[in-house]
Amino acid sequence: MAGNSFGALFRVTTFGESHGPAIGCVVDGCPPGIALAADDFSADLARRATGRTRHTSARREDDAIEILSGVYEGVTTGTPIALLVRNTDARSKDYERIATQFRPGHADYTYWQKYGVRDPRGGGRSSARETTMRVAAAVIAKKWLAARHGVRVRGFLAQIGEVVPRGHDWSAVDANPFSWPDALQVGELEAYMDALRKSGDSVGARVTVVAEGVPPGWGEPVYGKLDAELAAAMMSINAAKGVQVGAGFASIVQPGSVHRDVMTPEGFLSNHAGGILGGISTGQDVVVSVAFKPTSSLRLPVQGVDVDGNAVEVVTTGRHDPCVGIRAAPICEAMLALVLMDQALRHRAQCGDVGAVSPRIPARVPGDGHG
Ligand code: EPS
Repeated sequence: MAGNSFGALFRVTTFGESHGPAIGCVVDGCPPGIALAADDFSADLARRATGRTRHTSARREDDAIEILSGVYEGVTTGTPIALLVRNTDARSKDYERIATQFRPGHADYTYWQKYGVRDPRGGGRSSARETTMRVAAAVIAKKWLAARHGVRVRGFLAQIGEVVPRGHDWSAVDANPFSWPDALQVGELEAYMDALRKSGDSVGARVTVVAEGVPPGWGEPVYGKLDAELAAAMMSINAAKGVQVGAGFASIVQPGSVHRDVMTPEGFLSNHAGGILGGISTGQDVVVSVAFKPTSSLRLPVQGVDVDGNAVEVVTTGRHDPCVGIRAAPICEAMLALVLMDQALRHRAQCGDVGAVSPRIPARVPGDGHG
């Protein structure tokens, strides 16, 4: 099955199914000399994992990383890094009833049409379980980006259904089960999600990720533009249905005199470009938002079709996420970090001799409060 590798120089290949013995990845092209231990993966993997709060799927996986290769005496050696996570809490009988049916809104039908065969247990390869290994691979990228370039990648939930944050405080994001940036709304979200779960329905969400400290110059016009690769990377996440960079779709109604980010020697005055112009980073924050559809595995009955073409009533039981966006901030961060890491290495390969070019406009005017 092609399509499981990502990146040109920092190349990540993931493998495994949701109910197979294990999932894993191979990271090839990683620079040598990065300190790396199994513990480094725990925090980001826990942020993404199911079973940690009542608002996500109840499947409880340890998501313990085994480093199989590419690390010697605690540092990366430049050889392929193989990472493995064993599946320990799959409950395949939940899928017996729908094994021969297509869940409307799910990848069941398209996998069947493409391959003529599928692993129905937990959605097989189409499961969000696969994103575990993206997050794991990106832990390495985040470490290198931070150490080598001072880049910081973080993200938050920017909308659930109709609910949007009223305030923004980064310190609130890791302190609640929703990665929500306004602590005062957490009670409201708890009630919203409890009512949704009771109703048996699901809801969509928006995640915003930000990379601070990206130097100007990353991105390869014209087919390897930074924003083009970010869009592809984000759209490869399960349930992603839209991506915007900076002002994104709001650019449609912005006059050019508003959209253009004014440049002064002291710094840019706004960041509608989302830190990218001409497919190349400007040195401002790279800002990307991703729209996630409401998940399709519902216990509410729906009209569907089985593999023999018969009309059937489809009911999905088991342990499912009523809002997959709740767990998606670390996944979007991962894809942002993986794209940046790959582009950084590619920039170094082609333009490493160019060095710093004057003038270098600061990301923002100090103390102006924006960004
Ligand atoms: C998923 C369905 C559920 C989730 C799973 C994603 O699978 P299961 O029925 O096997 O519990 O739990 O998420 C994970 C296991 C994970 O680690 O993200 C789906 O259909 O995508």
